[in-house]
Amino acid sequence: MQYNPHSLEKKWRVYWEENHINETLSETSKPKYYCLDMFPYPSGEGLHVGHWRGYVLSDVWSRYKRLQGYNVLHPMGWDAFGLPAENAAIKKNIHPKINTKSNVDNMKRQLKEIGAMYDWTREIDTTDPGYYKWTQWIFVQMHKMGLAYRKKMPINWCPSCKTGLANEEVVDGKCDRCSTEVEKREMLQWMLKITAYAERLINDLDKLNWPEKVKTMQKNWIGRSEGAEVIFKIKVQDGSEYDLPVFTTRPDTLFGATYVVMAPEHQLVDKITSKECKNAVEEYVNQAKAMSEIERTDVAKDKTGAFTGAYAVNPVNGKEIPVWISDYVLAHYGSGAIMAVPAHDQRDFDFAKKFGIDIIEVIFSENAKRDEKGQLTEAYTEDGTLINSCDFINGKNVSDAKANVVEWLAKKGLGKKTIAYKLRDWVFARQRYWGEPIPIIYCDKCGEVAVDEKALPVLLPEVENYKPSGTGKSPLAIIPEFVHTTCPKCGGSAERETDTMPQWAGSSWYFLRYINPKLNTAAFDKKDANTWLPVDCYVGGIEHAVLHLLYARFFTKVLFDCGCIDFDEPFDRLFNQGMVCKYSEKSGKLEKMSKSKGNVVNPDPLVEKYGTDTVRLYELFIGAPEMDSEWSDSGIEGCYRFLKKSWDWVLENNNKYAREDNKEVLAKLHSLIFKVVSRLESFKFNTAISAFMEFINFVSKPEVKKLGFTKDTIEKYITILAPFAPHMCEELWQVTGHRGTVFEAKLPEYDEALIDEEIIEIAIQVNGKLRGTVKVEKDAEEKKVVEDALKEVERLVDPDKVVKTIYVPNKIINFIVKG
Ligand code: ANZ
Ligand code: ZN
Repeated sequence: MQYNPHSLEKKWRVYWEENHINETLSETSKPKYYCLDMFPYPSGEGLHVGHWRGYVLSDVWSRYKRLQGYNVLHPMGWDAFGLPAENAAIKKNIHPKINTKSNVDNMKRQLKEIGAMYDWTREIDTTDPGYYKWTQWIFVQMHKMGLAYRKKMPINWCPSCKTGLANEEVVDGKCDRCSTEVEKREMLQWMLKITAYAERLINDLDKLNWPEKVKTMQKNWIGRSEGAEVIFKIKVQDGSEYDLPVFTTRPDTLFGATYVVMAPEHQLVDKITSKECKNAVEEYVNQAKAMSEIERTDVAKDKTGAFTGAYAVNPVNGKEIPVWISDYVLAHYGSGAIMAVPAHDQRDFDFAKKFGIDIIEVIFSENAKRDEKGQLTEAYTEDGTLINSCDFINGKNVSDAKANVVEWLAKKGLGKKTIAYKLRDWVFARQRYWGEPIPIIYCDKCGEVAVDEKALPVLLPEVENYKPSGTGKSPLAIIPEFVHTTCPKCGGSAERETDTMPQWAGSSWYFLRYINPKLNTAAFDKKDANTWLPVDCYVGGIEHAVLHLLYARFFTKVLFDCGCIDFDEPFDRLFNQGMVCKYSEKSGKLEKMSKSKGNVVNPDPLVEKYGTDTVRLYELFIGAPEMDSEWSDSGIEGCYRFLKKSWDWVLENNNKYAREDNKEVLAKLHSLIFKVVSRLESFKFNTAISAFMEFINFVSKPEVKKLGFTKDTIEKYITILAPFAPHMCEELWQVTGHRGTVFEAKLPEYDEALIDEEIIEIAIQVNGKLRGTVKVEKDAEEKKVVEDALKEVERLVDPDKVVKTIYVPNKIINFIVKG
């Protein structure tokens, strides 16, 4: 019998479907395992080999978990609302609903070709009213909890997409979707109070088995700064006084404050500005409005500002210092005002030099840069000895002085310890058609009222014109039948909110919907959700490190707080697969595969030529899964030959089994099982495949063939290869006399005593402290040991922060980590 992937692959896919092989069991004593892919948005471009890679990886892992005896949930669905889908539809001039449907059909066909064990009975689509009903329901809960609110504020506006954007969607001042320069627009906006969760979103990262890199990105995005709030009294020309709190991370430098700066948007600016300064201040405020935040916070930017004519009293020494406004102070960070210490902050130094303001040194160090007269030539920002301050801190170091000053301020009621976050509330409204309508009604009498839960979903109306209007309102605003409604409270006539939710809404909770995808009395069943979640393994690209992953964590915490679930983190383990790249002659670099670069490789013809199992194998074989790797078609033949060799080996020996295995064969088999299991456990799919290749080369040698093989050996080989090449292994399972699916079999175990290569345990230290152990083959390459060990301590160590690695072969490995 020849290896003929095409007919057998088709046959097995039909078998799986007809016999419900891939469906998650509802009644079982098996432990659960939830393996989830980040669901795709249905794009017309379909899947390229880069997308395949992530899906194959999670599928091999799911099938492996199934062989280990788990009841595996491995679902798939569509993140189909939002800008990308809508922009694509507009470009093609096809209604987003129709375009989305045809994209889903095509992508589903492609996903099926992967042969993944998705439980399609649980398929979800975020644009399905039965789904978004519950997205709206969650919004209503947030509204009840005071977490969804409306506020007039300057938001990021993309003039090309004609909609507001969240901060997370603005990259280097440009729209994340279309790269157009983002503008500021003052608009009344729906917001979600994600800042109320800032502390928990940072602290709970410690619980998660996520790559350190992603945790760091989230931490930086949330941007926690410990410091103090200090109250300065402002004296105004007309004799009135105001309290102005400033946020500082350096209370120790309070005696060096020589002026105060407020953001141009600060609400006190009008009140404190003197008559003489009014014109200049107004002009400056208008000029600052036109600038992007990126420009404003650029340290290299020439400093500008205007004097308000008012003075502030330094609470520690009663000194009166001038109050300025400048665009380098942001309105929405800290308190929107600062005490400026030019000697120890470079921005303040540049500003003071330009406007001739005093520079008072309060931290002395030999290392400060000075000119020949002994004057500072730049701000000194490191540690040193306190000078020019008062008795209780002079002579101390920065950290002691900080503590003393905060204590003193608190006692006098002039300040307190506080924490500032960079994170802002989430702008949750879009002025676009293709999204979930925000379920709010405005009534003249009752004000802003949430739609009654029983009246959900608020259906997205079918319209002719779905293009953005650019008026600041969504296209829904011109549909009278949609807008006019009655108030849920008083029954009087009222109007609906016409903004829709951002594309991230549906994906912020979809992992919960897979549990009970068809339930229409609730978003999910609480008991079932508590059983199945958190997700055990979540697989997807690093590009979602802050957006989707932060939002999903936020939603989960809100649902926890309102008592809907008993866990407060959605994803236990996260794996980011690397990108598949193509080498570009033009740039001389590896480039990410994308339609716009024209370097996309379509998997369909490869599947046609070699079969799915070969393409699956090759996707994983091209490189370490967490790394970016280069695609070239040339290696794929090797994977095909390997599968054919495996096929031939089983068929040649079928029904001619040896009674006993030769010792060397047995040793090779057990070391194969050991290697595959240990490499899979550390997500080294590529080297797991090499182990199979080595084994098959060994057993195909004429002198080894002569020895013969037992049925047990061959069955074990088929079983452990099955997660990688499921179709072929199903067929071979039949060939060796079995009925039913190979995925009902048990994962073979290795016997350490039988392995000829010695397995040793290596101690892993981080900065000299024992943090774990890793089993490797004796005399394994250092590179492999380092990789495995890093994987083992992934939760503690960011590989980018390892400054030195010391490896004592076969004994101990020590990572020196900075920071
Ligand atoms: C006095 C001072 C002295 C400061 C010194 C620094 C060094 P991070 O670490 O980013 O939190 N700041 C406070 N609010 C600001 C705002 N709304 N816009 C711009 N800058 C603001 O930075 C905190 C520091 O940034 C604060 O500490 C404040 O300047 C400034 F030697 O206060 B500092
Ligand atoms: Zn009313």
